[in-house]
Amino acid sequence: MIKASENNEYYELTSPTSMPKASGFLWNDNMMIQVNCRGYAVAQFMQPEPAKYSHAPNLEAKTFMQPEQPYYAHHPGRFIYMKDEENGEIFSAPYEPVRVLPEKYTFAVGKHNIKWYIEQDGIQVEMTITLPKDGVMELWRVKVKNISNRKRTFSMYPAFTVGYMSWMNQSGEYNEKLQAIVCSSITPYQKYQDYDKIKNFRDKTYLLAEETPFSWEVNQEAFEGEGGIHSPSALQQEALGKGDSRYEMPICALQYKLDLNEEEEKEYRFIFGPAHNENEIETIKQQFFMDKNETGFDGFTEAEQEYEKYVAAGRGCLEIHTPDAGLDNMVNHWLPRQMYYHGITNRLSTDPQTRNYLQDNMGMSYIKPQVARDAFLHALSQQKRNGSMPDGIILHKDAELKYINQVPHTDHCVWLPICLSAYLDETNDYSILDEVVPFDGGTETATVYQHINLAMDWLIHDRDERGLNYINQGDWCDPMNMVGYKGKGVSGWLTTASAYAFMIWADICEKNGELKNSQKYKEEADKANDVINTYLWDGEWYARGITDDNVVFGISKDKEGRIFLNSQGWALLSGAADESQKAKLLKAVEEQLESPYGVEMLAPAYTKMREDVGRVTQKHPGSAENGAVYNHAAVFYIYALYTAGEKENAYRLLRKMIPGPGLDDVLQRGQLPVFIPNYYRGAYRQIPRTAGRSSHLFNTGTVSWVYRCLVDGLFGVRGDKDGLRIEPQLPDSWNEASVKREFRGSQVEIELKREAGVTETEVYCDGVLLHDGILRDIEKDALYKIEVKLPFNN
Ligand code: CEZ
Repeated sequence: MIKASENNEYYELTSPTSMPKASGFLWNDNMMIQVNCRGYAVAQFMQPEPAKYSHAPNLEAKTFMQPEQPYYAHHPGRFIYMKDEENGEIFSAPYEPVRVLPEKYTFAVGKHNIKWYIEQDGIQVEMTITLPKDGVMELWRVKVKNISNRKRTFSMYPAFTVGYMSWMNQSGEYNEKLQAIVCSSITPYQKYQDYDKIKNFRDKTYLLAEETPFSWEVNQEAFEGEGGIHSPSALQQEALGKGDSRYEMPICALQYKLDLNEEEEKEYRFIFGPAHNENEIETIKQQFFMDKNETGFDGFTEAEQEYEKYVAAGRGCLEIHTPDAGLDNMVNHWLPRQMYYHGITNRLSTDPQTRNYLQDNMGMSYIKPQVARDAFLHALSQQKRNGSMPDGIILHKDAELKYINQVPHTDHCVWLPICLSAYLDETNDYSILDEVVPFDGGTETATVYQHINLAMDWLIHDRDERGLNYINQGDWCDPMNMVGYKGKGVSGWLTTASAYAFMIWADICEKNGELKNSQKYKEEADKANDVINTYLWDGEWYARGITDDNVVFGISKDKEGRIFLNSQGWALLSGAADESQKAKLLKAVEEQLESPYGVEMLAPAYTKMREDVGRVTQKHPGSAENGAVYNHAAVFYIYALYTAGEKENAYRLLRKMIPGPGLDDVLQRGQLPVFIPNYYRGAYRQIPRTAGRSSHLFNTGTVSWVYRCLVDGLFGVRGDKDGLRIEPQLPDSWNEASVKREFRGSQVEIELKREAGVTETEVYCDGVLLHDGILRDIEKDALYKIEVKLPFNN
């Protein structure tokens, strides 16, 4: 039912009903679209804030992408209705809205396009969507083939939904000259000051056809008639009614008549998207369709090819072959793609949360380090003079801090050294520390080195008398908003994370020859670790924090929210936990938080509001931060396990981030292994029925950390000041693996094998033993062949 295509270019699903929310996504510099197996779609473009051109049928409030997005009959979608002109029978591709289960069905999610193949009643329909690399539009091919053994006559109706565009003004009509349906609207607004903004919006939605249609319908109500979207009345007529919409909800429905002989096929191409005006659509038509026959230049195909290259540029620095084909496919194909999407689009936000911006760019260190470098400098240019970092990073001159970025969080500084360290490992570009960058406001400047010292000092000072870091209205956990809003509550996690950040920064300073400063932050890390052990060790694990009213939470006597994952993993990272604490907390996590779908963020999930913790306790138990397998938190823990040499635990949990390998697991998650979602439902011990379900959200800080786990942990191919440090941590069940690692312009090919008689990992380069496992003097464009001999049961 699900499988990777032969060359791993696609992931295929052969049923539209077994995982109805299974989806894929495409993006470019200016837009993204998530389409599901049944034909529903969510698309957004930037102008500069995210906007829609295919709307819901009701007025939508602006919000971030929703987890477990419910789809409904009138959900925005891209459909092809097919009518047999001999008997009037109707089906629709890919599946919605008619819901005739086709005889054959394949949903194939690719990296640069997404396809559906449908066979029903002797007719084959193939739909393909791709994007251009920067334009805001969907490029569609629809191929229809007669696979029955007689001549057939059909009507084919592409029906692309436009939905409720605006309560102020919406309409639509067929434009004969353009050969397009053009729908118009005015984005609703009320303040006259906003007029200047909205007047330049792309408020039109068009469906441009390469072939002249036989007929069309632009009025959604007329199209549906009494039959409804599942069986539109308009399809019962010989020709669509050529209607328009005048302050009525539009639809882009076209009709083509096809007479196909046996084995004959015909292809149609369409472009769907937003535009400012008809001239723009005319230009698009010229560029993509018109020149084709006159000059042989096919803009549409060219755009498809360009897009393929655009996506391919997001290659990671690892290519692996292991005994686990599912892991190989994710790591070699889908994971770097998802990471690249984050790095390029910043989640289609003009003010990404600071921690997201930094972590997403940490991932770019493995793909396009220059982008990461620029982003770190850009973030620092918005640092306050007192060392604090803002809640969001402004990326566009007209952008402002919105939504969650108006809620004060106290963790943003910790991500600076942590994310920078991945960049430095990868590139060895310590010159970034000498870059001179302004502070917010632009008048004063300092070097990156000084900026980060200030950020660390801000963390040292934003603490209570015990030395615990204030949480204010949130730390990494956004909805933990009421622990410290009165100004007293503290975050145990943030204190630990600060200790880890100090350690990392001390290490960077040392490598850069700043020994005194390095010593200072080592001492600060030790101090913070002591504080954590004094106030937050609960006997078997670490508490999560202390509220405004001085109540310690995340401890054994709590009925709900008894144990939090982040407090445990980061205590391994920071070095707070000694050997005995480590053993205890590992056990507690395994017993209380591990589920078949990964490790949960907290347990038991809260079932009622806890007013001294906040909004997180109001989320549905097992969803998102309230006890889901929240993959971002899970991957911190996994990274900590690798750092602590806990390779079996680490791999077991890492593998659970990817749907599969068993079919039951994939079905329960309801998602194809083409991205890692921000969560799988948790609360496994409370609500096992729903545990494992994917949120289907592909925006997540998880992916850059998964990559880091592979580089620093599992395959142990981390960069170092001296070169490439090779210290793999393969799970015991693997006897061999191979890794191709692109590193600082060179190619390193590593063969790993367990061998009898080997007692400690041995690393050879061209047959010569590297005593400390470090490959030095790496030259650009060189190829290194490395052999790693591993003991059995290490
Ligand atoms: O957003 C993420 C944030 O982007 O939640 C993480 C946080 O570290 C990331 O920076 C943990 O809280 O406001 C909410 O309640 C939402 O739950 C967001 O916090 C959350 C959503 O997953 C975004 O899709």
